[in-house]
Amino acid sequence: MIDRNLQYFKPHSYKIEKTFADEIYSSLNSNSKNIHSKYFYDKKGSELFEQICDLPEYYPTRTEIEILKNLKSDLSKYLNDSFRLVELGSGSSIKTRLILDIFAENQNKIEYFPIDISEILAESSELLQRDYQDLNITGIIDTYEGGLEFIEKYDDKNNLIIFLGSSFGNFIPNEGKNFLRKINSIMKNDDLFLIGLDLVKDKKILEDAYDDSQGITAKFNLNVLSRINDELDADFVLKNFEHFAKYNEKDQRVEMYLRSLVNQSVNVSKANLSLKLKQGELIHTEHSHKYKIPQIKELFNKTGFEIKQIWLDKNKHFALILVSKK
Ligand code: AVI
Repeated sequence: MIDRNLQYFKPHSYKIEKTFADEIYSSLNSNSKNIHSKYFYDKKGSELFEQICDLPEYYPTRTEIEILKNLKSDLSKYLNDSFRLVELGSGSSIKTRLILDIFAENQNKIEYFPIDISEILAESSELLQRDYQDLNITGIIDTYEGGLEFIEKYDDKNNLIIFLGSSFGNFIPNEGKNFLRKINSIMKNDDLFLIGLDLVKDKKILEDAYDDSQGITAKFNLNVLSRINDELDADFVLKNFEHFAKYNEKDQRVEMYLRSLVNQSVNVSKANLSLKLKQGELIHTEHSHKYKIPQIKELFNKTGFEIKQIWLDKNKHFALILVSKK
């Protein structure tokens, strides 16, 4: 508890550290090497991601903001004063603020529960609190699943759960469906879920968004190796790797990799791993799936949701979808 209006919970901290070393061991000790994209977001990675969101090539953030700005009266008709805001990922504060402003129209005292694995949550919460006097923040530093379980047991208030930025696109399809089912299972009948999804579009726009001219996405991608160096006592030499991104049309996803520029050996002490990489070998680091509207409808239908409304931007590049439990 920091003060009456700001408190944090860290329900499963031991589990998070153990999982990192275990997962890195199994994901790098294989023929198709990969590092899960959730590990991008240490403090530095989260800061680099904020910079990506401002890049001219990275259209998703500004497009979603454009939709949110036009959403006001449309969304508030679904809300009443018994709702609190639960955000998966503490997110870009601009977007959170746009939703908080909608809440502020109906409520004097707003409750906001951000859930984020990164401690950056504390910084963004404190900034928000400076600007919203009647905002009560309960920050949950945990995985989304851990945070959702915490919310489920917390009390009987209604939740508007938001998951913005198309972060859902970073799940592989099965993981994504399980995640939606998890959200569905902790939702009360009157709860709502608002999710942002990126749509299929021209390949050039997509590839530029994930390989920007200033090299910020490359830094973001490479930072995961620095994180492994720092936290798992590894000796990755960053200049021996390069960022690589391509759009896979068949699977409708941008794929990001780190390419080894030389034959090399790397030691990851805390994961008990000694790794050999060939020149040109790829380590997969991220999938970013893109969707078509009929696929979105089918996805929510199959995972137990009823679609209340879908909002698009003028170019139909991005969608915000509001759903409830069926
Ligand atoms: C967080 N996530 C939705 C971003 C995306 O677009 O898939 C992560 C990202 N990776 C590279 N640029 C942005």
